[in-house]
Amino acid sequence: MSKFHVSITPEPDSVSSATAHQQNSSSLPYTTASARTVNHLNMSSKHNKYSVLLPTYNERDNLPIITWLLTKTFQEHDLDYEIIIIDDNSPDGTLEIAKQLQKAYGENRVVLRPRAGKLGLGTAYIHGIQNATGNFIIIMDADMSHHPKAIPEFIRKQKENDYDIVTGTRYAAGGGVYGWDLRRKLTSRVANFMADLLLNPGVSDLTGSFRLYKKDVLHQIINATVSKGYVFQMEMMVRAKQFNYSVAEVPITFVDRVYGESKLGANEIAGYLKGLWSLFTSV
Ligand SMILES: Nc1nc2c(ncn2[C@@H]2O[C@H](COP(=O)(O)OP(=O)(O)OP(=O)(O)O)[C@@H](O)[C@H]2O)c(=O)[nH]1
Ligand SMILES: [Mg+2]
Repeated sequence: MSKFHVSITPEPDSVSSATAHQQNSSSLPYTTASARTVNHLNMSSKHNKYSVLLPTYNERDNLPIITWLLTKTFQEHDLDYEIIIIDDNSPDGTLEIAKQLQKAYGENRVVLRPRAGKLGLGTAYIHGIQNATGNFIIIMDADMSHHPKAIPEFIRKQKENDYDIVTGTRYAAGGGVYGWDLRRKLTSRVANFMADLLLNPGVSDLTGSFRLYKKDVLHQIINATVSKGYVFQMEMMVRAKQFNYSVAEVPITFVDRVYGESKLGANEIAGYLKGLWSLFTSV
């Protein structure tokens, strides 16, 4: 029997904006959920270390907030962690900000792995893993679309059944998307629907990029992944199925980037469709 299956747990704390709060009135307040999770995670997380890979390109305004929130979350839950910032020589000077953050938080907590130019997300993750000292890797965006408060729930879920991967999902009960216009929402839905139809990897949010992996699992999957661009996250789930890894899902609330401009254009959409087709014909 295939080891690959998906399990979903509601995120206890899915409030990430005032709008989200209104629509999730049954969610627990942040402090209550945190306090509850602290004890649980304390008992069994002592020997684990979580390496967060934060790829950045023009994120100077978002980086201090995300770093602060990550630090707060890991400290509150007494978890061992490091934040690896992979900046691709951002013209807005993100690296300078990252250096200041490293001074403030310490070299063991904020690790800088810059590259000379914009080489894309796929290779940024590979570069990040090569330098990671944790046994678990968390991949997330640095633009505040992914809120660190979901991480304790990812970890709790992972422990439930020793899952190889836990993926955040916007498209299951308890998850959601806020701040996107209709075009962006439709693009994402259609991209997921088509991938599910053609490849059926059994995951509800294929294009999302907020995930927790066992390090060796991520290593194997990423080495097998050939896509670049937006199709990359989706191919990772297709490869996970191919290798029979177990995947669990946690609903997340995704909000549009706080600062900076969106880069999704016609080229990215065309690239996604091309990538999806070549996966369909090759996997
Ligand atoms: N190092 C590196 N980081 C990148 C690159 N492209 C994007 N990023 C970062 O990867 C994360 C996700 O990219 P985004 O541009 O937010 O992609 P998106 O969420 O699909 O689109 P928008 O938020 O609408 O722009 C962000 O933290 C970016 O700063 C890249 O080529 N190199
Ligand atoms: Mg983004």
